[in-house]
Amino acid sequence: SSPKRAKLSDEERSSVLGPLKEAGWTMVEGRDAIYKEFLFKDFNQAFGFMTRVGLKADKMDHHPEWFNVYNKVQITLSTHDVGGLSQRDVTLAKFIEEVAK
Ligand code: HBI
Repeated sequence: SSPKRAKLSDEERSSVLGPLKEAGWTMVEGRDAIYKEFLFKDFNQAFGFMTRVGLKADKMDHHPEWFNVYNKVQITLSTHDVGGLSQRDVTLAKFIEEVAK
């Protein structure tokens, strides 16, 4: 598989993006990036989610592009270094799915 910081290859995409799409992630129009909107009970839950994801992102040195208003968190993942999706985005998306449960 391609190194952490390389763009996902076509065959990697067909295997790793499937499960994420099933979980509700979509490709971003005009960008090599994935997007998902999360809704929580209230701001407190949303912010707790963002705190856990934020700490993981900082530990990974791989940060989401995200927007929050009240109980809604919109997340876009892409790797600026390579100008598109890398394994790091997949790793972070999987972590986000676990935390959002
Ligand atoms: N986060 N999503 C994302 N993409 C990056 O390329 C990235 C990052 N966080 C930190 C980071 N790169 C730095 O390590 C580099 O800009 C040096």
